[in-house]
Amino acid sequence: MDQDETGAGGRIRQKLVETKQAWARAGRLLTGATARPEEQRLPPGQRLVQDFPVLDLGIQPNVPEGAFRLTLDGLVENPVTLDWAGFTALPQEERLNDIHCVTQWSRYENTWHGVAVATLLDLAQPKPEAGFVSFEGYDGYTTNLTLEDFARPESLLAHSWAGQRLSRQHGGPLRVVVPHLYFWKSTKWVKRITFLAENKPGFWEVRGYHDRGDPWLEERYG
Ligand SMILES: Nc1nc2c(c(=O)[nH]1)N[C@H]1C(S)=C(S)[C@@H](COP(=O)(O)O)O[C@H]1N2
Ligand SMILES: [Mo]
Repeated sequence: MDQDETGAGGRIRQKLVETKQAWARAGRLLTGATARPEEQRLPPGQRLVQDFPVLDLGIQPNVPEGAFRLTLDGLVENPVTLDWAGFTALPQEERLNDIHCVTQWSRYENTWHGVAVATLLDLAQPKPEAGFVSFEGYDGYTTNLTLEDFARPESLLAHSWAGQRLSRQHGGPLRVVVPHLYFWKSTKWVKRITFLAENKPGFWEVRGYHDRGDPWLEERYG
């Protein structure tokens, strides 16, 4: 695979990608259990951490607020590109949630501030045929969701975590947070959100990860 395939001008950590891809092929980390969030806070096969691990492809793009743009396009009535002032002028909301990474760490009680997905959907107005969403980060990372999963009330685009501006390593200035799915579905340094009629698997989904990634069903690998 091309080392520069993210197109971000950096080199992705190819060894790490290959290791995670091999785990997906071998079904590593699977316990075969399922659970229901109402009954058990920690999903099957996860362990609780107190710190906040950093996971990415090894490229942490520097996106100053002045250079930030977020584009909403595809099957929408109102395609829009927001700059930082435009984004922060949208109604701001808070969310409190747990996050679960496919590499088996979970972190409870994360406070996020940003813009609710419902606000973005009101602005862009997806067309009736838009059932899927594709995300792209400034590092070239991509992932996919159904519109239904993206539109969940707990999902948001966050610029702050624990009362502070999101650090560059965690995806600042802006990241997606879709906490009911494994955290690889939550694009850091988000740049573009495209609404589609068909599913478009992203970086990890084409490397053996599950298409949906529900931690309660242990949907680690596809
Ligand atoms: N743009 C981008 N977003 C990304 C990734 C990435 O490599 N690039 N990694 C994903 C993965 S695999 C995880 S587990 C989470 C990690 O977020 P964190 O570093 O804030 O813990 O970001 C997700 N979002
Ligand atoms: Mo991850």
